[in-house]
Parts: sequence; C-alpha cells; structure tokens
Amino acid sequence: MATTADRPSVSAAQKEGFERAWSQPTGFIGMLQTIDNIPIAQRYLATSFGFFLLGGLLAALMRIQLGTPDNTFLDAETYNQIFTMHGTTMMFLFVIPFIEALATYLLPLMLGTRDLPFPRLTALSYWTYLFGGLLIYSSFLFGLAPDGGWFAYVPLTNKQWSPGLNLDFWDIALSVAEIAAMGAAAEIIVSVLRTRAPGMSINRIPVFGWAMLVTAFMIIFGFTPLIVGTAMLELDRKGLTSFFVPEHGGDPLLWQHLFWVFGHPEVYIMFLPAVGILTQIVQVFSRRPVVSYTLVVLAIIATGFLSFGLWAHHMYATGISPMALGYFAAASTVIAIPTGIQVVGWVATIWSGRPLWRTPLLFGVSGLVIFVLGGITGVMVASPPFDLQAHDSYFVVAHLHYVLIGGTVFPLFAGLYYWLPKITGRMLDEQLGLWSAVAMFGGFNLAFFPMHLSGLLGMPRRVYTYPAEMGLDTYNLLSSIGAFILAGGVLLSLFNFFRSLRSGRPAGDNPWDADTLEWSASSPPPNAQYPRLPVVRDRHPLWDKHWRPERLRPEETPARDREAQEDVEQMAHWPTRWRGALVVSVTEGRPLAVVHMPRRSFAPFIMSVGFLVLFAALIVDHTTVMAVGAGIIAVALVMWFWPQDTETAAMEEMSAGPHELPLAQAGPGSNGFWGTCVFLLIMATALTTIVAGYFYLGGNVVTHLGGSPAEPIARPAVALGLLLAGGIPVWLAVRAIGGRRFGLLRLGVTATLLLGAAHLWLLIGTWARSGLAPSTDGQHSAFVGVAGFHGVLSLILLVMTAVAAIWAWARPADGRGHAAAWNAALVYGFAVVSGVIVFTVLYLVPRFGASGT
Ligand code: HEM
Ligand SMILES: [Cu+2]
Repeated sequence: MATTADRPSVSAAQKEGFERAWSQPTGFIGMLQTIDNIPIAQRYLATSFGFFLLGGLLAALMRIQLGTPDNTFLDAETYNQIFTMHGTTMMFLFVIPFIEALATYLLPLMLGTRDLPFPRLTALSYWTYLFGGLLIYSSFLFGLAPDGGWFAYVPLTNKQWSPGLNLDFWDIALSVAEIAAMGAAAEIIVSVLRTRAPGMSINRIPVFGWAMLVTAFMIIFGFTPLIVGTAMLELDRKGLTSFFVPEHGGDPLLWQHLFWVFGHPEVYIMFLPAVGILTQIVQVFSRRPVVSYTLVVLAIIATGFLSFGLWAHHMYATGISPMALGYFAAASTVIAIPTGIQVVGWVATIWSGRPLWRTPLLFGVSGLVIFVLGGITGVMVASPPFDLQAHDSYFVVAHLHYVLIGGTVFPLFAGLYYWLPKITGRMLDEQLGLWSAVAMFGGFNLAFFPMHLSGLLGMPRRVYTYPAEMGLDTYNLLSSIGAFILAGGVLLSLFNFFRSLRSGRPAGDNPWDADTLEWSASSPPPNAQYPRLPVVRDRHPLWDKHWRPERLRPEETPARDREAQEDVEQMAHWPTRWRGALVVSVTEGRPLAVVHMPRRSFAPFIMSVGFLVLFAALIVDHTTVMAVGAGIIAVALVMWFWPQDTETAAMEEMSAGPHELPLAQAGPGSNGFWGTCVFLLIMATALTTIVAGYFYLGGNVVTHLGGSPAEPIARPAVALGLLLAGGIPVWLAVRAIGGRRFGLLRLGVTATLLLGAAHLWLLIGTWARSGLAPSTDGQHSAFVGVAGFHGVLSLILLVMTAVAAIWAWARPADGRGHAAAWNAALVYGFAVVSGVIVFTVLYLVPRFGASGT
C-alpha cells in the first residue's frame, strides 16, 4: 500500500526527464508548434480581450454619432457596418472565445489533469479563430465590412439587396471562427467527462466544470444550425441554390428560424459559464459551499434544455400562428425559473456565509443586479403584445445589453480578478479594481437605462441619426456619457492588469483560500500542471484542512481511494519519454487507463493557414487559390495523422513492463473514440437541421421532378442496401481486434471500403441524372442539401475507412490502426442511420407519406 507517508521517492533523473517531456518548444518557430493548453489559452485570452476592446471602440463611435441629433460624424453606410461589426464582434469574437479560453486554461487544473484531451485541437481552434477574426476585420480595409446586422436577415442580405462582398465576409469568415468554437467545445466535453482527477466523481465536479460541459453541448447544438444556415445563405448568394429566395419557392423565414435556433441559446451559452464563475466566486468569498449544489447543477442543465425551445420569441412580429405565439411566450417565461433558482442560491449563500467583499465578488454581484434588471425586461418582451410595441426599438437594445453585460461581461471581469493571480502569479490592486467596478456599474446604468425610455418614446434601433424635434436628445446624450464612463472603467482594469504584471504583490498558491484544485498548483502553474496527480475525496478538496483535517491522515483513506492513490503514485513524474495522462470513468472518476498525449506539432498551424487561404478564396471566388488552400489542408491532415515517435515510445514502454493500467489507444477507453462521438453529435445536429429545412420548404421533390415513380427509387434503394451490407464487415473487423484476428480485421475493413464506395458511386450517379435545378428552385435546393450532406458524410467515411485499411494491411497489430478502425466503425454506424433517414425523407415520404401535394 502506497500512502503519502511512504511515497516512493522519485529520482532526480526521472524528474528531469518528466520536465523535459512537458517542456514547451521555444522561439518563434516553437510558438507555432506549441500545443500546450496554458500558452494557447493565454494567447486566446489576449486575442479575445483584444476583440472586446475593438468591439468597444466601435460602440464608442456609435455613441459619438448618436450623442447629438442630426449628427454627421458617421454616414449611414458606415454606421451600418459599425453596428453590425460591433454586435458580431461581441457575440462571436469576444464572449464565446473568451469563455473557451478561460476553460482551456482552467479545466485541466481544476479537474486535476495535465492537459486537455486533444492538445492539437486546442491549437487548431486558436489559430483558426485568430485567422477567422482577422479575415472578417480585413473587410474594413476594403470598405466592405458586413452591414446586414448581427442576425443578417434575408432578403436584405441576399445577393439582390446586398450585392457587395460585405455579407460574404460575414458568412464565410464567421464560419471559420465557429469551426474554432466547435473544436473547443469537443475538448471541453471530453475533458469534463473523461480526464479528471481520480476520485472526482460526477457529483464532485466543480460547478464551473458542469457549466462548461452544458455550454459545450449547447455550442454544438446551437452553432451547427448556424453554420448550416450561413452555408445555405452563402450558396444562395453565389447563385447556386435558392433556399431563401421566395420567387423560387424558397423562404426567408427559414433563415430566421435557423438563426434564432442558434441565437437564443447563444444568450445562455454566454450566461451559463458566468453561472459557473459566479458560483465558484460566491462560494469562496462567502466561505461556504453554495446553497444546494444539486439544484444549481440541475438548473444549469434545465436552462440548457429549455433554451432550445424558445427561439421564436425573436419572431413574434413575423406573423407566426397564434398557437405558436402562445407556446413560445409561455416557454420564454418558464426559463426564468431555473435562472431564478441560481440567483436565489447565490443570494442565500452570501446571506448565510461570511462574505468578504473583494473585487471578484464585487464584480459578480454588480453583474447580478444588472442581469436581474435585464431579466425583468426580458419577461416583459416575452409577452407578445408588449413585444410588438417594443420590437426593434432601443428598449430591446437596453434589454439585450442588460442581459449580456450583466450576465457575461461583469462575471467575466469577476473571473479575471479571481483567476488572474493564478495565471500571472501576481495580485491585482484591490483599490483600482474597486474604482473600475464602480465606474463600470455606474457608467453602464447611465448608458443603458435611458435607452429603455428612448425606446418606448419610439427610437428605432439601427438608425444612424434622429431629428432634434423627437425629444430624444437628453436620453441619448446621457447614454453617450455613460458609455464613456463605462469604457473608462474597463480601461482602469486594463491598467490594473499591466501594473500588476510589473509590481503586483506575488500571489502565492492560494491567495483567496479557495477550495478547488487549481489553487493547489503554483502560480503560475508548471507546464505539466500536476507532476503528481491529485486524488479527490470531496467537492471542496482544498477545504479539507479546515473542515476535515482527519482526511489528510493516510490511515483514514478508504480502500477505493487507496487504489487510486497507488495509480497516481505510479504516475508521479512519469512517463518521461512521452506525455501521459489518466482517463477516468465518467460517473465514479475511477482511473481506467493511461493515454498518450502529443507533444508538439506544426499541423494545427498549417491547417488553419489552409482554412484561411481556402475561405479567403471562397469570398472572392478564386478557384486556383481555393485549390491551394485545400492542398494545404490535405498536407496538414497527413502530418496530423502521421505516426508520432512519442506514441511509438509509449507503446513500447507500456507493452514492456507490467503496468496496472493499460494504454488506451483505440475503442471506448481512448480519447479519440470520445472525440469521434462528439463529431457524430455535430453531424447528427447538422442532419436534423437540414432535414427540418427540407420539410419547412415543402419537401416532396420527387413528384416535383415529374419523373416516373419507379425510376428514381430503384437505384437509391440498391445504394442503401450496399451501405447497410457494409456495416457488417466493419463491425466484425472491430470485434476481431480484441482477439487479435488480424486477417478478419483486414478483410472486414476492406470489404466495407468497397461496399461504401459502391454505395456512394450509385447515389452520385442517380443525383447527377435527376435533373435537379437548385439554383432556380428552393425545393430542389432542399433536396440537394439533404443529399449533399449524406454525400459529404460518406466521403469522410471513405477516407477514414481507407486509412484504417492501410493500417490493417501494413501494420495489423498497431494500436493506432485499431483506433482508425474503431473510428471508421463509429462513423459508419452513423452513416447507416443517415442513409436510412435520407432515403426515407427523399424517396419514401413523397411516395407513401400523407403530404401528397
Ligand atoms: C461596452 C459598451 C457597449 C456599448 C456602449 C454598446 C452600444 C451599443 C449600441 C448603441 C447598439 C445599438 C446599435 C443600433 O441599433 O443602432 C448596440 C448593439 C448591439 N450590441 Fe452593444 N454595446 C456595448 C457592449 C456590448 C457587449 C459587451 C455586447 C455583447 C456581449 C454587445 C452586443 C450588442 C449586440 C448583439 C447588438 C446588436 C447589433 C445589431 O443590431 O446588429 N454590446 N450596442
Ligand atoms: Cu431569446
């Protein structure tokens, strides 16, 4: 039995090897190779804060323009670009990336592991986000910044009414940034579910971890429809389809549905992380656990679910049916309940604790006050009769800023004041922080409260000026003054930050006497984060010394923890030739396996350069450059999946000696398997979105085509048969891995590859000859959407199966090949589901369904 008392001591050589394995590449070239979560998160935080300042700068320009009536500081077109880019920047380039940056930094530390599960994806997300942001901002250089508002409603934004490239920048560059967000979401999900400290069972995960988990799922369910929608919009703009063109049987309202299925949850995607941050802070500064962990966590989950059922409250003015109106109004009111539970929980915690009014709590509570006011106006606009009056007025601008700034910006500042000492190793100045909070709170209310009134007096949003005789002058002047005071507050905090870097008091490990694991590491934390992994025995591990000192005595350790302790001891300063981390069971947090983590790689950087080139070329329709971009991406993919030396070392070491825990490379124990599952979740969401769009546009294309009923169905039916048949060999192949029957593995994977290819070949042939005319027919566009999805999915699947086949023939015993086979099998399973759905939707429903018009 290994306990703290008789720890096997680790030799100096081993320590050195371990540090070397976790050291970061240095220099400029090294910077492009780094994939460690801490340096990447620091860049992520700085970049997204930079975008916050840019968005704020645009807001300042707007407030200068609107401060006085009939002002000519900005002309109408410039104003359009500026408000669009302000909203777009704040929503897409600041809040979401900033939250993900914080999670990228904190989750491994807080959960007690050494890095995020997919370090190269961390780097890919960052570079892709950076390039996406730069791409969209480059539009200002050409005077072509997006100008259709942050929700880009068609028909205003289709080619006819927005002929310039402005909206193409918006569509395409934003998609790049969204891809980054999805990557980060996948990291967060697998990290919270699988890579925690031993003993951190599911009911001991810090609330911030829960909040990020739910947020990450929401990003996947919310961003996917948006990416699908923007892709449709861009195809329309290129004249290839007519999803949203009414003259061709498309429907502009479909865009609004797709946008708000994303847009409303987006508000909670921004708010839930704040719930996590606030809960941590309220606990620490009230010196007690939050009143009802369970209720707060359940409320987070409930909010996540509910938020997807309310999107149409942004569409009351579009003439949706009274039934729908009633439903969405009720649902929009109901979501106030879980939010209310959280707020009451915090207030009760502060009330019954011994609150220390330090800057993090101060920012948190100021945000809460603002957020609650925004919630009240939210309940007001959830009521259709009121909304119809306030719609598209400054009342709504006031409401949305109360919610977003109170619910997100203040809590993020609270989080910065709380965690920056961990990140930089230096304390921020409390006095400056206090003044910043006061200026931000006062300035905010002065800026936005009068907007309620100017809105009710009839000031519409998105106007670049207003005439003097409307009686709006005073309110607008106050708003502008307030905005500058708010900006002053933000700059004060920025100054505080830079000052702390130079002359801040050293923070020490745990300056706030906080409860969660990240405060047990040094400030700033070492590269490997935990050379000796922690074992967790309750929800507030660092408070054991106050409450349960007996727990720190080794002889008190329960048997299950003792086992975990042994696993952890084995991994102390180990491995040394490669990077290793632990994966645990989802519910109990029991150690299951060791995983190999990549060390450094150019592939993520190169791949995002490829994205940048490809997408920039898409904006201007330059085919050669597109091909170059695609080529770069292909090179990066090969680099990414090329066998790594360190993984070979891991395989050698783990197969040589006796080890308690296996090396998980393939199958349900490995991170790759879980990552593939998240990918399939994204694909399933996309498929659902596209099929919903198909039916929204009327469905039933086959009769539309006027073909003979039998002709188009026969070939797709055979194709589906081939697809189904291909599922059997791949299933057998994966089962053969365990028994090391590699002949079967080879044959299975190869058979599946051939069957899958034949299936796709048949389908493409059918579609090519079907006479579809998507560019002039909205319903044909819908057909192409569904069919195209299945085609792309099948293509990805074929590539994956081909890789698995290459491994199976070249190195059948290699774990990396087994991972390839497992992942291909998973995707195959989903392709079968997709194939059945697509066949039913496109070919069976029109024949046998009720809708026979
Ligand atoms: C820092 C102080 C801020 C000021 C002074 C400010 C000011 C404004 C103003 C005046 C508008 C209305 C423009 C119009 O309708 O003509 C606006 C719109 C908007 N703001 Fe802010 N804002 C600030 C911060 C934020 C933040 C932090 C967020 C998000 C987290 C945000 C998100 C938005 C959005 C989404 C719109 C709608 C844009 C559109 O209509 O397309 N703002 N802001
Ligand atoms: Cu909403």
